[in-house]
Amino acid sequence: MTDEKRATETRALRLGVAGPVGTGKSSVIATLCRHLRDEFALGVITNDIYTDEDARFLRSEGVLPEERIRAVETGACPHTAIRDDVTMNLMAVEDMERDFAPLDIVLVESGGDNLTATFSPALVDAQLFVLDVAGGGDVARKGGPGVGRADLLIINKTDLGEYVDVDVAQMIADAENARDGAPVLPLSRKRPETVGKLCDWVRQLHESYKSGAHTPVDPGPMAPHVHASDEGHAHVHQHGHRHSHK
Ligand SMILES: Nc1nc2c(ncn2[C@@H]2O[C@H](COP(=O)(O)OP(=O)(O)OP(=O)(O)O)[C@@H](O)[C@H]2O)c(=O)[nH]1
Ligand SMILES: [Mg+2]
Repeated sequence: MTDEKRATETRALRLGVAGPVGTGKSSVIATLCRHLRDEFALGVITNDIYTDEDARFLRSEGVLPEERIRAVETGACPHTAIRDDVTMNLMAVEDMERDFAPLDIVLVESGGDNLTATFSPALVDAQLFVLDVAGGGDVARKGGPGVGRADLLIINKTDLGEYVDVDVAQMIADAENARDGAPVLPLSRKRPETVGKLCDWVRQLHESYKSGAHTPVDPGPMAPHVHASDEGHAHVHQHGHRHSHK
């Protein structure tokens, strides 16, 4: 038996959920928990900046027993914790797996605030990237590592297209063009058939992971970005390279 095969027999599939603020990452996780919790033993890790709001939302929805939803409070740059220094998240995932062994799937939500945030393959085996129709039809066309190369791209809130003047079919076609044939899933919690497809995708991924057929893919590094630190200094992140204050 190969080491790879042995590893997948003993640990859960780790599935990252990334995407900009408010696109529906927590909602996707809630949906997956509700529909898959009778088939799979699940755990959830959330990444927030200073709060545990995502974890509290998921607990309040009652999608899993409270202790199976844990928050990693990442400090100023949540996407660093899913890409450059995955230690806090790895420890949270490993603790969760140990406490509730055997788990089948651990879902990890990124703290959303950056269109280009992607998970490191050192942390997750596969990742979803969530865009929403309300964020504008252009976002899918503009691309980026998550949009281009995540294992699955979700175009969420398709029910809102007519209210925000977005041509949903065009947005999906643009997303497909940006992905060289990798899957794109239109999703709305109001359209059960789309929720069914999301659940089927995760079932298939889990099967492929358990059989050793799944190969984790790195979508690529994030774009360098700038945001204010709590001391009021600009904090420049050249992900994969170095951090500097200026
Ligand atoms: N109309 C509609 N609204 C949705 C759908 N999915 C999620 N929402 C709403 O979108 C808003 C943001 O959803 P969240 O799941 O909190 O988004 P998020 O990406 O986790 O947000 P952050 O963690 O703050 O980045 C909430 O008000 C949800 O109710 C959907 O399919 N249709
Ligand atoms: Mg959230």
